[in-house]
Amino acid sequence: MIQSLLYPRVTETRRVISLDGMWKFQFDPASKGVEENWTKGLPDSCSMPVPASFCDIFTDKDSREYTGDFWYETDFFVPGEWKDNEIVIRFGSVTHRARVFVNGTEVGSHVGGFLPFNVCVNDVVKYNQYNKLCVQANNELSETMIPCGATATLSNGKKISQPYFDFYNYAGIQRPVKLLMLPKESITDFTVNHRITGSDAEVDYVVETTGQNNVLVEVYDKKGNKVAEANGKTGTIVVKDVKLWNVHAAYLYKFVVKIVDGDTVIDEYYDTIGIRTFEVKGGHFLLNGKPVYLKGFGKHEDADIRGRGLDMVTVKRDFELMKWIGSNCFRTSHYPYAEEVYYMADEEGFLVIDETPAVGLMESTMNFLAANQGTGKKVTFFEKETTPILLEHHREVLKDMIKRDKNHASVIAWSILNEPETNHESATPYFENLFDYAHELDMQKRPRTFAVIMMSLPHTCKCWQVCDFVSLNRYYGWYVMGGYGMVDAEAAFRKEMDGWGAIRGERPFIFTEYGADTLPSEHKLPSVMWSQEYQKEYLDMNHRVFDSYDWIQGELVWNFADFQTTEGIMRANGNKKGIFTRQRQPKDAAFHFKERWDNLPIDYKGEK
Ligand code: BDP
Repeated sequence: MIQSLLYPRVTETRRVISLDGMWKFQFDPASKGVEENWTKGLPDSCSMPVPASFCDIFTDKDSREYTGDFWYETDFFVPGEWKDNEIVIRFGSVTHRARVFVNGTEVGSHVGGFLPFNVCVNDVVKYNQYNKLCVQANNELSETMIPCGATATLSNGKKISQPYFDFYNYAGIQRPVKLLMLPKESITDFTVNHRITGSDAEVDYVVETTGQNNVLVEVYDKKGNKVAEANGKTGTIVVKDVKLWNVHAAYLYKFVVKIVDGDTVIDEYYDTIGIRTFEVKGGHFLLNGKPVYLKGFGKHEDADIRGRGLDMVTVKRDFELMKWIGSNCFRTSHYPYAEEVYYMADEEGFLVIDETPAVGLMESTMNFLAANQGTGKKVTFFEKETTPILLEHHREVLKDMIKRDKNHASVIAWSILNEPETNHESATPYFENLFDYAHELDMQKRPRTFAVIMMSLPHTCKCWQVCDFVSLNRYYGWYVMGGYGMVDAEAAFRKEMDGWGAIRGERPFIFTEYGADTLPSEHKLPSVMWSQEYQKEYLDMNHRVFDSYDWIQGELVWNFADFQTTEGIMRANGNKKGIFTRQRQPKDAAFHFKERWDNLPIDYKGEK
C-alpha cells in the first residue's frame, strides 16, 4: 500500500473506527519486550489513556521522567464485511519512534514524533474477531533526528533525556489512533493550488490513486450546491463568483474526489478547502492580493496532566482566546501540531506558520567554551559526521509535513527550523537543500522562513538569505540588558534593526519570538523582572521598536501560554512567558495586547 497522509474520512467507500480510549501500558527499561514476546501482549501492564502524554499522569518521578522503550496494547475488532478491502491503522503521532505489531507480527515502524503514519494490516488481521495491537514506542533524543537532544544514563542506571530545546520531552501516543477501511483502488493524495481571476477562481489540482480508473472532482458550496466539477487526475476547476477565504472570515468549499468506473464509485474522499492566495511581494504579505500584518503567538501543544496529548477542549479554548485578544496568526512552534488544529484554523480564519520539529540544531555551549579556551575542539553543528543522517531525516519530516498540510488555507508559510546555528558557512548547504526541497514539494510555493536566534546578527548570520521573509527571535530587555538596563536594550535593538534594514533588500521581517517570564502572582511598583508590570514595560519597548520600521510586518509574541519545560535554574516549573497562564487565564499583558491588536488595522504598514 502506498503511504497516504490524507485525513481519515467516512464516505460511501470508506470507514473509520476510533481506537482511542483506555489502552494497556508498560515501561521496558531493559528493551527486552520483543525478545520476551510483548508483541503478543504485555505481561504486567497498567492502564493508559490514548491520546495523551504518559508523563504527567504518574505521581512518581521515575515514571514521569522515564526515558527508553515503552509499550502500548489494545484489542480491535475488524468487521467481516470489510474483507477484500485495505485495512489500515493510522496513528496521528507516536513520540518519537514506533514499531507496530498486530497479532504478534510486525506490520510497520516510524521515526519522528509529530506526524501521522499508516500501517497496513490486511495480511495479519482476523475478520469478525478481535485482534491484538501492540506498539513499542521510544522517546530517546539524539542528534540524528529532530528535535535534537541527547540521552544520558544516571548513576542508578536510569536514562535521562537531555533536550537541546526549551520544552518538556512529552511522549506517548499523543494523537488519535484510527482503524480505516479503504477500497483496494483508492485515492492516496489530493493537492490544490488557487488563482484568482476577477470574480472567479481557477483551482489547479492533482489526484493520486492506486489504480487506472477515471477521477472526478466536484466542488460544493456551504449550502451543499455543486458549483464546479472537473474530470481527470489533473486539471483546473473554475469556481465562478468565488467566495474567498479570509482572516476571521473563512469560507470553506467541500471538494469531493471520486474514482469512478462508469456509474460505479470505486472510492470517494472529501476535504474542506478555503480558496485564497498568499504571497510575499514588495515587502508585504499579500492575502488575496491585499496586505496583511501578522499579529499573534508562538504556541505549544501543552496543558496540565495531558501534556502534549490532543485535547479538543484546550484547542477550542485557545482559539476563543486568540479571537478575543485580536490576533490573526500563530506559529506551530516547535513541531507540526495535530491536524484538528489546522482544520480549526481554516474554520476560524487564522493564519498559520507551520513549523518542523527542527529545534536544538545548535552546538552546545560546552563545545563553544572548549573551542574558545583553545582546546582545539571546534565543530560547528552542521559539519558533524552525523549531519547527513540528520539532513535525510529532516527532509523526510519536511516532506510529510507539507504533504499533510498543503491544502489548508490557514497554512501560509513553512518554518523549516527554529534557532539553528547559522554563523558559519558550513550551515548554508544544509539550509539551501531544505529550502529548495520545500518549494519542490509545495504546489502553492508558500513562503519559507526559519526563526533566527539572537546570536545570529546582520553581519554574522550566513543563512538568512534563503528566507522569503525573515523571522527573528529577540529578547532584548530579558536575556540581555534586562531590568533597569532596558534603555540600553532598546538602543541595542534599534542598532541591530538598522543593520538588517541596510541589507534586507525587499524581504519583510517578522518577530517570531519576544517575551519576558512573568509570574501571575507578582506585582511590583516600580517594576522588577518577573512581575506583571515588567512584562508590560518590556512589551511596550518592543512594540515601540516594531512600530518604527515599516518593513517589520508581524509580531508573534512568545508565548501564548505558560508551558512545561525540563526543570532547572532558568525555569520556575516551566517557561512563564505566557500571555495566558497554563490554565488559559489572562495575565495583565493579555489586556494590553487586546488594546493594541484590536486597534491595529489588518493592513497595518501596508501600501496605501
Ligand atoms: C527561544 C526558543 C524557545 C524558548 C525561548 C525562551 O526558541 O523555544 O522557549 O527562547 O527562552 O530560544 O523562552
